[in-house]
Amino acid sequence: MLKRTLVFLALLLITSLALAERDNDNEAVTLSIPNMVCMSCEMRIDQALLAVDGVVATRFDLDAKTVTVHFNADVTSSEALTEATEAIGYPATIVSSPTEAG
Ligand SMILES: [Cu+2]
Repeated sequence: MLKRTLVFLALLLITSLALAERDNDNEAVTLSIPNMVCMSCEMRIDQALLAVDGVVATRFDLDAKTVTVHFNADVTSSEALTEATEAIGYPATIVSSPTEAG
């Protein structure tokens, strides 16, 4: 009974540590991509960004021609993100500096 409780507490601790670490590593940057004019542009850019190691999530605003990218700053950088979009024909500029994403 006690052993089972200890195992449960250990798992709980490991899980919360893992979540805390992921939160600390998360940063978000917004990129402006003038060439992004339709859904297929968006999909191509999405694939290119998600292929970058350390990218966690993307949120597109097609009207504003921007994408907000959440990434692990220990693994990649906002410069790597603009390089990835430029490599497939969509030059991007950084609208907002990397910030801690909640
Ligand atoms: Cu397009």
